[in-house]
Amino acid sequence: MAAKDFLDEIRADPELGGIYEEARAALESAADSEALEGVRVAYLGRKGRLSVLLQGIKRLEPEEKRRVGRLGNLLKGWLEKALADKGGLLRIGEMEEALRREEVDITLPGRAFPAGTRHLLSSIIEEIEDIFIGMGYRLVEGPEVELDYYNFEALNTPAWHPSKSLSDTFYVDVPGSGSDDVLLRTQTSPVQVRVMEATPPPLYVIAPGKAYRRDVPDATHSPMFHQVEGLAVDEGITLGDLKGTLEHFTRRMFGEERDVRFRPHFFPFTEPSAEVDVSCNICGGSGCRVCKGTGWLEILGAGMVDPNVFGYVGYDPEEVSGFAFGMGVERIALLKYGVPDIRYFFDNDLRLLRQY
Ligand code: 2U9
Repeated sequence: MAAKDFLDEIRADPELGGIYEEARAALESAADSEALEGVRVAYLGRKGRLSVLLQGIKRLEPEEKRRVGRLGNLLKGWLEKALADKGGLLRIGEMEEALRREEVDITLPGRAFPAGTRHLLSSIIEEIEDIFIGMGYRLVEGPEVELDYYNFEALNTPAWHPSKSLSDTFYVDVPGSGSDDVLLRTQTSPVQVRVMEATPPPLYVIAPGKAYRRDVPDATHSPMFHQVEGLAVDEGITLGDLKGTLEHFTRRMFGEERDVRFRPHFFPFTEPSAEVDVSCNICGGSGCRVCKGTGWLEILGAGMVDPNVFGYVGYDPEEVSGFAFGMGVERIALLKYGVPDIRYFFDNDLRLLRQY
């Protein structure tokens, strides 16, 4: 039977016709899925008008029961299909609306996340590392809490040396151990001792890291500071190699037109030893406030590794020789950028940090 035929029959029945007309109007005015669900419940829910009518047919006379049953079920089928059709339409509309609402304008500029900047000391350390890596050195690291043996003894620094005094070194109390040989390293040299112990020559290493000394903070001292040390050990290494290496480093760091000079000095772990100056990069050597009128800035300590040190790590001083050097990173930064006070590096004042 065509849909129109049974709808005519339904319309002709007062009760079914009423349900049909009202359901059709309700369907038409349902503006969203929620309203449509309300229509379904009102007619097809357990207590819905059509469901109640269909439940009641069992009480009708057989003839009437057949007629109302048939038309009622046809009406139910029609309503279910109409609900599904309208539901589909509403869902498409709602989806389009959601897409419109949530549309992302991909042409808008992205939200910038606040990014920090590199700390000046980190940049300087990297710059120094890069220069030495360019000469074939490799980076090595080691513990900041050290044993007296690696920090002093194996570096030829005798028990009576002033740097071992309680007023110069931070000793670490290890409860219950009864030992007094644990300390915060006063230089990064113990790293190279450990590397030599573990690695046969030749060796070209650079050891950046923190070091600790019991200094009262002032414009040029901090109890924690950064060092970069280097060590080259090979057959036939000479003082000339040390001078050439440090001259190359200094010019890359402070400018190709810089001069470098070596002044004799003493360190327990190198012999001979020297302090290394660079011609003042502020005044070009003519004398200024930073170089205190001398035209020179002290930037490094260095020397030929004392043969005694090789003895501690099992290297044969008859077979190999080597040079070592050390520099304070804060001092390099103070000189290179004219920062007037070392404490600025550790104050975390963004106005300073953002300048570099
Ligand atoms: C080994 C042997 C020798 C490392 C060296 C210096 C000279 C030096 C100072 C510079 C400024 C420390 O930060 S500072 O106060 N360092 O002058 N350091 S030679 O010599 C070594 C290292 C390791 C095995």
